[in-house]
Amino acid sequence: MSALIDFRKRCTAWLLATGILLLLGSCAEPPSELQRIREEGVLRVLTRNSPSTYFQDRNGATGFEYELAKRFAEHLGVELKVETADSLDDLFTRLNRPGGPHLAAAGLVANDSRRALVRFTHPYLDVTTQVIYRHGQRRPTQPEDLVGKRILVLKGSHHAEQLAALKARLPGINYEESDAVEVVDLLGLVDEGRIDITLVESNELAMNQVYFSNVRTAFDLSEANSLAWVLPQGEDDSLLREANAFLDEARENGTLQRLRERYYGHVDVLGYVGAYAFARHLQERLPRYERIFKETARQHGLDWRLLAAIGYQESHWQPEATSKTGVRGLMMLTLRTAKAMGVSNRLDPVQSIQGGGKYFLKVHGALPAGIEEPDRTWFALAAYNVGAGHLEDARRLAEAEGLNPNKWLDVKQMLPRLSQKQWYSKTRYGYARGGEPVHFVANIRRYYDILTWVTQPQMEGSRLVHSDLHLPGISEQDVADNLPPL
Ligand code: BLG
Repeated sequence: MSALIDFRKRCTAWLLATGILLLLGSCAEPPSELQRIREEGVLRVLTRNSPSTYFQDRNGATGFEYELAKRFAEHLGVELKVETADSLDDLFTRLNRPGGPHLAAAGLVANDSRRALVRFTHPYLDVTTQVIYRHGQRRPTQPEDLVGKRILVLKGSHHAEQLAALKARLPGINYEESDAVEVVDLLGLVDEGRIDITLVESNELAMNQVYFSNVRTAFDLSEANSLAWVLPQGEDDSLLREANAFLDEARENGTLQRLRERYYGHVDVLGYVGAYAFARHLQERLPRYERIFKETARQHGLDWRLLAAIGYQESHWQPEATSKTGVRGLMMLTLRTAKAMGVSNRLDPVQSIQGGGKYFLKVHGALPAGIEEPDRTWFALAAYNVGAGHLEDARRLAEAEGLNPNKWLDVKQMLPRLSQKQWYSKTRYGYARGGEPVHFVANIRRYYDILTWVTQPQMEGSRLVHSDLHLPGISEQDVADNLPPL
């Protein structure tokens, strides 16, 4: 009996001891950084204000880094809080400060010297360092050609390190670093001939090429570099592991690919010639029609830059444009649409823009209620180009495939089928050149992005913004007098 009691006592003591130990164990283990972020419900991300990272458009915050970070915050189920650094030095100082941001998502190259000071996630973008010079100057083709040039790069950048390494080999190379500029400013300085050379990453050039028609790539300075997010140094790797898992998944499920296309696709879609042409037309042609776009957009409650982007896609802002199919004018109205919109002269830019704006609004309003913005805008653009009937056919095809007929990403896959007999023979409206609206929408989105960037408030004063230019041959009063009431 007593042996049994003893045994019970021993068991109770053992159970108590283990329980206490377990309790002690859980008390001693402080929550990981990831747990703290989830508990606080906020992910604090540090970035830079630039077209390749983070900026404001009409819908608020946007940019490659912003979009990727936002998805990461959603993945964690927390709110994203963005802070911006004034310079790279500022960024690294703030990141390593106690209580600083959780990570920096700022288009940063993962290199060895930085690796000694911070931790990098898995890479999300492969880029190359490019040496940039001004068109019309002799093209440098190798590092030796940089001797004697006026070179400026961002202070604390990977590029400053690359130049320091070059200078060790070629002491004749002199360069300056500045923390008062961003990549756009560096490209602008080369474009205007105020410096000879700068160094940027290929993604930054792709994003900005279109704004600077004199900027050219001299040669690539590096093999592929990787961009990655940066975490301050520390023992706790819970956030790092989660970020890596998220980035790996984003690579696999196509998220990274989609973001790359959206933000860095300008040069791919426009081609270099197209990018130069757009930059030139932005300065030479847009000023003639800007006020008409603005006034028409104001009357319809639209964004003028969207109307201007449609106009560029349709005619490159040329009022006399005529398509192979006989569609005419700056906004390319068919005869039927022109009549319906009360346009008597399709070649009159004021009438064309007014008619185009009115038609866009009409098709936008007539779309089914289930299509929400921003997809609704992309659908309206497609209907503007291919007609609402054919678009409806593509939506039905999407539905039949188990895709979502209210999502542009799904319906755009179906549109090209409208030109294949096996598919169009079963649709209500029959054959259509279904590939055309897909390019049409993609191009307009690109032009719209560019126009949004060049016309945002912080670009004011830049020569790229035309609002205050006096337009030759067309005054504000002319435009106002010529705008018929809608
Ligand atoms: C559009 C009309 C739609 C019309 C479709 O054609 O024109 N849009 C305008 O006039 C603004 O109204 O839809 S429908 O009324 O429901 O039939 C379909 O007919 C114009 C398109 C045609 C296109 N551009 C605006 O995007 C064009 O000109 N394509 C030819 C290109 S090429 O020269 O052959 O390469």
